[in-house]
Amino acid sequence: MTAVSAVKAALRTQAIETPSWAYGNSGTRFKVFAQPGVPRTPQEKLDDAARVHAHTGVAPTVALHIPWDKVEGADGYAELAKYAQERGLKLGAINSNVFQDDDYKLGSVTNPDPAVRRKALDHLLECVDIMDATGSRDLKLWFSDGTNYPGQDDIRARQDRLAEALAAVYERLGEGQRMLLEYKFFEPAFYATDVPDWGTAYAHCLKLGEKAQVVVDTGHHAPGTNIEFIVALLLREGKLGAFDFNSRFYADDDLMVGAADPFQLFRIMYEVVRGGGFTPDVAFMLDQCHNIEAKIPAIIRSVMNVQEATAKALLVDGEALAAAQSSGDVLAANAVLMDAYNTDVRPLLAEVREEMGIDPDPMAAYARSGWAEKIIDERVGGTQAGWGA
Ligand code: LRH
Ligand code: MN
Ligand code: MN
Repeated sequence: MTAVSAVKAALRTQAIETPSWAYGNSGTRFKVFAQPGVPRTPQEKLDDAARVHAHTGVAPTVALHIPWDKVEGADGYAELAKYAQERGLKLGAINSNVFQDDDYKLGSVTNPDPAVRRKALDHLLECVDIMDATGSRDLKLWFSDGTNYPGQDDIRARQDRLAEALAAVYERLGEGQRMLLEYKFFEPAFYATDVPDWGTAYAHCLKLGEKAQVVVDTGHHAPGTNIEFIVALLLREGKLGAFDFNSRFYADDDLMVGAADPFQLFRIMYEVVRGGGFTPDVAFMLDQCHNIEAKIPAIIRSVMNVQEATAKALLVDGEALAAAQSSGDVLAANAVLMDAYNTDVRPLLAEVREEMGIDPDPMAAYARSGWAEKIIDERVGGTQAGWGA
């Protein structure tokens, strides 16, 4: 049985990155429901993220999305990093955005037009400049590139163009910087997406080298996909760089992680722990939108959901599991895993929080803090995350 003290120690070291865009208004393509008190600037998003970190103790970094979090001035990003630092935070992954410009109708780095490809590449390189200023380690690349109709463009040529752009970005990376390539099977392209799956991302990252790693966004797979298998395999190959955590019932729903399928989240976290992935080399990021629920508590809840799945994964009795597996005892092996999953880890996590000097109940502590009322009073005309109209 894993010593509870070791589990607690591991939980105290956990770091979950929250996304700047989850603090802003968001919606579906049908409607954005604006919420009162949402941040109007990147700085206000950091103010909110600082509340999440204060109440959970395990959300010390914030991912930015460029240009949603664009700041002006030569020293703008360095100043933003300082602003974060003053609030006990650090800036995390820089997410590039080559999907929201009219020029990208037929793709960004895979576009048949070299001028559009150049524009997209320039943006990616600019994101590395921003990383230099913020001290961020990771550049996150997600390409909406793809085609809607068979014959629309040459699938192989698009792979060549993608490889060329990725190589140029890779060249530009500095010491200690990485690029994280995210895959998604469809949307907005409906016939052939250029980076649709882990295999495509892996093949490109393998060619590029050590600084190129794959991101697993849990909402980016076909229904029924065994995501924990992908996680196990990528970890085994040393190519799992990060997660974008969220929940899905149907497609890329971006609901709170652990809400739709906490058992899947546990299975993923078990493979992370089993594969030695519970280290800073794997970034545990949220990528969610809170369209109808209050944003800050939803992010707190999401962080807690990841913590609960992690605690259960850490509680799996590895020795008993290995013994059952090697003796071919199918039911006993399954029972070991289910015992850990069925453990109520909330009291354990409450203790961990008390030991960290924070309130054992982050949701209640946030509700009592008065922050929600304060931002509704003070912030008028919040911005939206960048989605929808
Ligand atoms: C694409 C995606 C990607 C984007 C984010 C906002 O669906 O998951 O990570 O950067 O959403
Ligand atoms: Mn994502
Ligand atoms: Mn997504």
